[in-house]
Amino acid sequence: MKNICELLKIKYPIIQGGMANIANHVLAAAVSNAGGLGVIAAGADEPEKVREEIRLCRALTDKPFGVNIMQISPYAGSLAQVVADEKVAAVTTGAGNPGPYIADWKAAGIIVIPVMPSVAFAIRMERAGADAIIVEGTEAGGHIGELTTMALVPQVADAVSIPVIAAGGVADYRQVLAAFALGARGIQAGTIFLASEECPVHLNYKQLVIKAKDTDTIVTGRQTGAPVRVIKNKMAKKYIRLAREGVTREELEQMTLGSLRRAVSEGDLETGSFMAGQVAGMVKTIRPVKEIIESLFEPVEAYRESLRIL
Ligand code: TUI
Repeated sequence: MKNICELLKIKYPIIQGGMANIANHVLAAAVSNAGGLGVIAAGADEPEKVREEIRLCRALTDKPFGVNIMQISPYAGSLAQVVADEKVAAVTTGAGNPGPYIADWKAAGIIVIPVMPSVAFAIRMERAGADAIIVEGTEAGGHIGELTTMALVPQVADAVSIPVIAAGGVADYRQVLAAFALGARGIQAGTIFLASEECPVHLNYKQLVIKAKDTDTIVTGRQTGAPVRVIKNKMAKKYIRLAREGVTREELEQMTLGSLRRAVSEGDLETGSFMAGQVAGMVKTIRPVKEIIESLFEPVEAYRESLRIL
């Protein structure tokens, strides 16, 4: 099975989560320059804005980076074309099935890594030609599936022969080791980068992450089929109430994206939706991306010989 670092031409087996409205060219370039795979999140942005982000990222790094395309974006089809035109090194996807685009991306020489929350979807992606698969546990921030990383990673690793990358619940080297022990060949992380110096979110967002304790995230929208993990605040409670009152899934998604924008750019503590994973409780300081990545892998290097993994 191919090693993730060889596949993606990176130093450390880490992919930065494609955090919508957050992960811009500055964060992506910082992650790539530090030896991981930085990822520009297309979110619900217009295709030409994403093309510009790709070009700006190229000006900041000569290392490979990726673009994340959410299938629920109204522009998913034209974004698929933009990344193929621009021949980005890799595409990650989320919140839906990228099957229809995979052949075109492969034809453009792009490494395709969908994010999936179950064995059945992972198998489907392998058959459709994905190069690797990110399996995301329910510990993760944002839009999530039902299963935990602990339960899901080994089940997917047994079911597919492409490399598995674990996401959800990874904030330090012990969780990196655990992910590899479960059969993953790399990790994806988002929450730890929220509190990086290079992350473009409002300072209030970073401070909420830093202040969060283990039980401070909750999942909104489980009842409506659009579960999203956020840091508990007034907005999260309102969302749960509206979902209970029967507001449609589409309206809730719109509301979530609007409130994410308010959290990210205005730091609006009351009406913003501050997506973050359960590991927010482990993030204690704002650090440069390079230091965050090195602290995930350098202790692992010390264990490499004795554990004979990685
Ligand atoms: O996509 C994410 N995390 C996200 S997307 C997002 S923006 C948003 N806001 C409100 C509602 C919905 C999205 C914030 N965070 N992670 C990857 C992920 N993908 N998690 C779960 C899935 C997923 C779910 C269903 C992937 C595929 C899928 O269905 C596959 C199919 O064939 O339909």
